[in-house]
Amino acid sequence: MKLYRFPYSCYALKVQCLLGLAGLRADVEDVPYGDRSALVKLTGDLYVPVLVDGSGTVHVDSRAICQFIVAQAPQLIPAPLDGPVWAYADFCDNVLEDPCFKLAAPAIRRSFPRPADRALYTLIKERKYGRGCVEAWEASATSLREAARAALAPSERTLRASAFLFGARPTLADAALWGQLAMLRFGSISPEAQCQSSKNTTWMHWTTGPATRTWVSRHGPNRGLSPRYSSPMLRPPTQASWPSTTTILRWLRKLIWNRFARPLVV
Ligand SMILES: N[C@@H](CCC(=O)N[C@@H](CS)C(=O)NCC(=O)O)C(=O)O
Repeated sequence: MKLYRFPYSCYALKVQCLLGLAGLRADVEDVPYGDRSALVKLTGDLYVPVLVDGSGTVHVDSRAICQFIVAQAPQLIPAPLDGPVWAYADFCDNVLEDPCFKLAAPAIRRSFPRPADRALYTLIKERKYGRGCVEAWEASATSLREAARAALAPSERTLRASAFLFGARPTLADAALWGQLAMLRFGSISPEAQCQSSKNTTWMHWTTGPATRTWVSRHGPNRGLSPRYSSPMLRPPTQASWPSTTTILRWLRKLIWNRFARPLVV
């Protein structure tokens, strides 16, 4: 199988995580933001994620892709929890995604090495959200963090009492939550974004509570839930000034994380 993605996409990260939980192997192809020829050829469209399965069938839209994966690993939505698990995944993809992607957007834009890609990203966002939206999101990071924290608070309470969102085993719901948190993690690469956080915080510390952080570490390296990022993730964002020590340490941590994170295995 092959998964086409943008490395920051919460929907692609959800699918990638679910593939790992299902024990399915997929090669990951990072689609260049400014050249989506491969996507157009496969789907006639410009969106990720796209999954091409072993028979060559092309699956689009992360929800449909998740349905396809779960059909092969039904334990990821244990009966009779179908309704609540799907409802939680939909909550992540919509309600939670809104403040999370706005928080991550400025750093995502900065992560494109080519000015043309940054301009294209801006154009796409501004066509939907209005002129200057990315700058506006950056300026309102504090309230966006509060919105994300509020949306995550009930899950934080669940994870105080439960290893995973729906009990002792991970489900689609955990993959959907992971997609959002992994997108935030991508977003925090930016040194500018770090400056806006208070000093003792990291990508997890300003949106989630302690139980969610424990949940993340439970899924961390060597536990199979950590998506393995391909090389573009390791490339530091383009920036005018010399990176700070904190930034360098963060890159090193990311490098180590990716080096030792278990690949998605069959
Ligand atoms: N409902 C779709 C949404 C897919 C989507 O919006 N993907 C974003 C990346 S997160 C995308 O490809 N955006 C196109 C762009 O940024 O130009 C899904 O769940 O797959």
